[in-house]
Amino acid sequence: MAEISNKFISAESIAKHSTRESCWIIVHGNVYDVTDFLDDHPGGPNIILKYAGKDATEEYDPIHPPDAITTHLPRDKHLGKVSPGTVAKVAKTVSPEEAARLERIKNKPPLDEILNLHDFETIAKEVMAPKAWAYYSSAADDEITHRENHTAYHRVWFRPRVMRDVSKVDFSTKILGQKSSMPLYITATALGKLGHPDGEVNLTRAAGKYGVIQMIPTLASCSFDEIMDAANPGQVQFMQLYVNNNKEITKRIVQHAEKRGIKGLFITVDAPQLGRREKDMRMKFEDNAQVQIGDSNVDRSQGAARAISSFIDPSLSWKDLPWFKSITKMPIILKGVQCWEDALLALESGCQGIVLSNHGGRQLSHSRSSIEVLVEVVSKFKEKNLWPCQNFEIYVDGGVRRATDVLKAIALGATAVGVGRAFLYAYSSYGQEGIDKALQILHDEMEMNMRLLGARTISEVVPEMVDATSLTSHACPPPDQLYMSTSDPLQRAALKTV
Ligand code: 173
Repeated sequence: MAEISNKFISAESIAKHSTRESCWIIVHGNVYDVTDFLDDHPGGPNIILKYAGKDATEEYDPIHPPDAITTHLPRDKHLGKVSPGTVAKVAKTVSPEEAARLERIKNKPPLDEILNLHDFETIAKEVMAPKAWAYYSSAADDEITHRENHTAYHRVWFRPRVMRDVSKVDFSTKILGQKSSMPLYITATALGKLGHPDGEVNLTRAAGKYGVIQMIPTLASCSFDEIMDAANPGQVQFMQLYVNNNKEITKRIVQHAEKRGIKGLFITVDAPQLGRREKDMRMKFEDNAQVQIGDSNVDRSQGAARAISSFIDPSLSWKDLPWFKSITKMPIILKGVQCWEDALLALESGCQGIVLSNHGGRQLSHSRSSIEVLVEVVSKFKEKNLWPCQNFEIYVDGGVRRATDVLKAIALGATAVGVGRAFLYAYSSYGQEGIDKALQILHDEMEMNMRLLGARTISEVVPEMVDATSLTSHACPPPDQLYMSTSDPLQRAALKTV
């Protein structure tokens, strides 16, 4: 009904529909009647009601791909366009906290002064909007696994070789048969526009420039096609998949991805339910306090991630793998494997690989670091004469901040490592240039550390170059002062101030 949606509606009339009984909102200049949708909104009705009769674009953008509203709302609820010039510019009141943050943004150090990936995290914490920081940095329960992901690397030590003519080093490699300038990829992370208005395409552009592979998330803020379109011709992309309760939707997503040239399907298997990320949840408590809907018993104050995760199918099982293989020819990799038994099942089920991952410490608290699981998997596979594997690659993610971390994982048998948060922090504080710089830092660190390790190519980074004997001991290593000073202490519950 195109003639209806082209109708112009004044902001004054829209403002009259500001209640639960009649709720209109503006998104990107279009007017939608969302009254009947309120209770179906995965994030709950309160957040929409906060914008009832108003422009919701700013809140909508980071959480939803641009086409979410047009896909989910029946056509007759697309009421028209807001008459230009009728929307009064709301004079935004800037809170003292926000004013202080804007001041901190002005005082960011220039990129030249950023020396390592921890630096990005330090700056991001200062300059990001509190909600965005809470969502990206949060991890499960007491954040023990999140910290372990990084500190586990401290229990692996090098046994470098010397006198090997390392004037030239080449650390390019292949991941699933695809060229990569380094043995690392940009892993999938949701809600990219929380950190920067360009969201995930920042990553796409930097990945293209530096010859690394980006894994596109199911829950990107940009649409899948926007991200694909931002890539250079021939640029390799992978895709992460949350399996939808509705198989038809999953099939459509997978087949569309394949058609657009995605080279690997990474199915997330560690999130049948989202973990408790209390930093993220606390933010939502504050937000919800502004709108009280008396009769709503549903607990919606679960943070950004939980609010939009209800579509994920918790019944996913090994029995579903043949179905995936029947709908796509893309290599299938299971992301979120955490023990050798499941690694073996993945191999036996005909998957092309696994990502040993605990979801950046955001899912099961006290799950082990992926580097520790890597050692377990490789030694079991060796015991069973399955190592080295043909057509089956192992990746790890979580806690990687230095090229030395990358090299430890490669030495212990990983084909590549995934880096997530570090790149988010880089672009949240400096836009795409931040990711360029992060990749340049990793590149420089790789070159130097390959030389210092005595390895000229990735195939020369071998298990004998590391001592991982204390990896499983979980003893306390020397504190990593730089990392720990960045790590955000958990807040205690606070009394209400009246
Ligand atoms: O870790 C996450 O936050 C995540 O993967 C996710 C899952 C579902 C909805 C939003 C985010």
